[in-house]
Parts: sequence; structure tokens; C-alpha cells
Amino acid sequence: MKKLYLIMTAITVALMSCQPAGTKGQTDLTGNNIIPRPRSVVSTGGSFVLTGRSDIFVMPGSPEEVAVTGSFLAGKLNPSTGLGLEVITDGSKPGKGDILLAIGEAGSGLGDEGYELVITEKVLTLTAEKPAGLFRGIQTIRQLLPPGIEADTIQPGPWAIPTGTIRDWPEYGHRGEMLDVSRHFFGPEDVKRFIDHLALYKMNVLHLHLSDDQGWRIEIKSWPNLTAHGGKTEVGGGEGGYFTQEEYSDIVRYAGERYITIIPEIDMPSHTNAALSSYAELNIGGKATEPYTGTDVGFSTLDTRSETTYKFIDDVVREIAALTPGQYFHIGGDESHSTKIDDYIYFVNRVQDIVLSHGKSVTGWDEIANATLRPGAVVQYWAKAGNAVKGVNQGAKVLMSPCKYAYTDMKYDSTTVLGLSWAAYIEVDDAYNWDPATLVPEISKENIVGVQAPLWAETIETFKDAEYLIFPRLPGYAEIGWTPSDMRSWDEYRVRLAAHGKRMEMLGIGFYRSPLVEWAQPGR
Ligand code: IFG
Repeated sequence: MKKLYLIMTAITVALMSCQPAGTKGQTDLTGNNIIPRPRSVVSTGGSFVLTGRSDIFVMPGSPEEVAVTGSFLAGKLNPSTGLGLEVITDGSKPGKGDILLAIGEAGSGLGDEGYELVITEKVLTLTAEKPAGLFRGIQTIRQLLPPGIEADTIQPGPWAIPTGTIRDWPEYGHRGEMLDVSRHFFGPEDVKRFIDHLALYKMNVLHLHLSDDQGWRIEIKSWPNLTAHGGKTEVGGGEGGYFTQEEYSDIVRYAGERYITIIPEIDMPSHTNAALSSYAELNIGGKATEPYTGTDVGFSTLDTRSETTYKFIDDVVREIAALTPGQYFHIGGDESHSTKIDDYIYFVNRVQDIVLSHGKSVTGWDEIANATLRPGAVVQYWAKAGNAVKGVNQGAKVLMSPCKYAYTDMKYDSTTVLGLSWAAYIEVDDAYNWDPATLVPEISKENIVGVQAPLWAETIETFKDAEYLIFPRLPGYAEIGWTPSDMRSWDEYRVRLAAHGKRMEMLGIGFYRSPLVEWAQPGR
């Protein structure tokens, strides 16, 4: 079998070599379509080719994670190339057509997620200071290969990468998306597919909106009715669902293997009808509410002056924090229209201390900045810049999720069937044409931890629906979080994005074919 590949590859390489010199796709590394755009690219005008003899070498003495990352790369390359790359950890030297992964010296300036890709005609060498950087670099290798690399069946080669050097690292440390699994429930397989999409575009956070008026989606062993009752429906009256703690832990593991952190959100004191209908004692007046399957907001509130409420929250935070390696716990705090402001502030202050008591830092929607923010708090700016500025004035950092640019449940335009439009219509260029560091004058770059694009699920029932709203806007958010703003322009980006149309097709993503982008014809 291997011999056949050798012959096939030899013929392919021979054919290739008679290609006109300098064919942009094959030998000009600066002609790449990588998203996010890498920080620096230098071309040396040659071509590196994967063949049936290629393998992935791990530098001797590397941490175990490096071999794991090598296996991830092999798992991406082998199904579509059929080249049977193996991960070699016995210390032998890479040869022609091999890939070498190595953890380099600290202090290279690449930071936790940066990487350097040195591609010669002989060997492709990927180095990073940390394993996370190698994993980000793997995504660049994927994107330097033809879109067919993403297929799960054998595709015609050749599998060539132009030679040169790429040095790259992110602008912001928090680059993510949020998935609302409460309004409509999305199971573990959907969430893992979402994580795969985030990984390809070097994103590193997935915020899961686990509770709301319409559904409680995470098992809490000390309050079993939250899912037994509160997880049983969703917007429109469907059957809902929930993650067992085992399923949640599996999602956390899957994300961690891709250097993606899960941030769990329990939204409170409003957006709590699922809990209020599960336990009478959580309600002001002590009577349980009816399950809610509509799409109004702001009508619910926990009893902010009842000790039972804080015992409940302590149990919930304790159980989820124990399953969550990430530093942040999201307490929601949005749209508390049925909670008096003094009660709201009292509540947010107490809940912050509960979160800190379980070893986590607090994040929440921008309204929480009306309380006294504890150290390490991050305010997620979504609607009121004034709230986010209050957070900055208290010394908090800001996560930029401006609803007019980053809410991926917004329709693309008035003809989009899925989604809402209360904030704005957000075409693909609108989603790209903003700079977090200058959007709000009083919020400067050093106050900002990064960007996140929420997907609210009132109007989406399947993950196919979700992907239609997420793509093709997600790559743009990834680039805003990764690439310096002075290296970004819509006219240049839209050309690279067009090349990702084929890649999304290969990944089975039914994306919105925005008329603003010159997508390659389907199937070609
Ligand atoms: N605002 C609500 C969400 C969701 C959204 C839909 C926030 C923080 C409108 N809160 O966005 O629950 O209903 O676009």
C-alpha cells in the first residue's frame, strides 16, 4: 500500500514540478488565505510537499502534550490525504517531507499561544513556547493546505505548502463565542462540533449559557428538580434537555484538549423562571411559577432577600465550579427588570462572594458594574457602554460583545429568516468592521481582555440553524481577536474569506453566502 502511495506521490510531484514557476498557490507563502491573518509572513519561494513517506516528529524530551498535538494533526491530515502520517517520538531525525513539532525557548516573544512555522523544501518545523501555541500553529498548517484537507474521505493531492517563515501570536487573550443552550437545547455532539469550529479559527473560549427562563441545562445533584423539571422544555414547547455532570465534564475535557476554556453561566437574578418553576421556595411568595416557553425577558427574579436563595446559589456554584477548570464563572446579571436596583446590587455583591469562595473569578453582563465589583471581575459589554465604563472605573476588565456588531443571533439583513433584529442587521462586513479598542472612547485596549460573539437561541432549533448564523461571521470575530487592527481591512479580508467557502463546504457547514463575498461556485 505504502509503495503505491510512493509511486503516486512521485508522479504527482513530477507533475507539479512542471507547473509554471511561482504559481501563487504553490510557492508564494504570502499569498495565503489564513484566518486569522498571521502577524508576519516571509516567503522563500519554494514548495514543501507531504508524501507517503512523511511523518510527524516530536523533539526528544518534549512534554507529552506535544505528541498529543501531533496525533491531532495526523488525525486531521490522514483521512483526506491517505498518507498515513505517524507520530514519531523515538528521537529519530525528520527527513524530507517530514513535520517537526518542538517546544522552543521561553522569551521568544511568542507568548502562551504564539508559534513559529519554518517551512523549507525539506522539513516543516513548528515551534512554540507552550503546547497551546503548537495547537494554534496546527490550524495554520491546516489552512496552508488545500481545502480538501478538511474532508473525511481521500482527496486528490498534491499536498504542497509554500516555503517561508510565519511568526504569529494573538492580540487578545480571550477570543470566543457564547452558545445559548437554554432557549433551545443543543446536546454534547453539537457543542463539540462548535468547539471544533472555534479550534480551526484559533479561538480559545466557549461560554455556555446554561440556564434561563425557558430551561435549566446542567444537572445539579443537590437540586435535582432543576433538570428533572426545569430541563424538560424550551422555547416553543419542545422537549428541551440538559447536560448530566458527566456530559458537561466530557465537554470540558474535549474543549481543554483543544486549548479552549469553558466559561459556565448561571444567569441571575433574572432569566431564572426555569429554576423558579422547579422550586417554590426560590420564589418571592413561595409559590412555584409555570414553565415558560415564550421569548420575553426580564419578568423573572429570584428572591434576593431570602437565605434559601443564597444556599441554592452556593450549591449550584459549588457543583459547577468543581467541574470547571477555567478561572471564570459567569453570573449573568442582565435585564433584571423585576428586581429593585438596591436588591439587585445587594444580590450581585453576595453572589460575587459566593463565586470567589469557590475559587473562581466573576464575569457577568455589563449591568453587574452597578454593584461593587470584586477583584478579577470581568464585565461583558453587550448593550450599555455606560455600564462597561463603570466597570473600568472600578478597575475591572471588559470583554467586548457589543450587540450591534457581535450578536450572531442578529439577522444578516431583512431577508434572513432565522435570528432577531432588535439590535441591528449584521452583514458579514458589519461583523468585521469594528475595532474593540476604539469602539467606546472611555474603554481602551489595556482595559479589554478580548472579544466574544454570543449566539442566542430563541429562533434556532438545530445546529444547522446555528451554523447558518455563526458562519461566515465567526472567522471575522476570530481575526478581530487575534490580528492587530492596523493589519485588518475588509477589502483584503473578504478575499481570504472567499477562499474559506470551500473549506466550510468540506466541513459540511451550511453557511450564509453573503453577496458581499465572491465565493467560489459550490462544488468547484
Ligand atoms: N438580550 C438577552 C438575551 C437574549 C438576547 C437576544 C443579553 C445579555 C437579548 N440578554 O443579551 O438573553 O434574549 O438577542
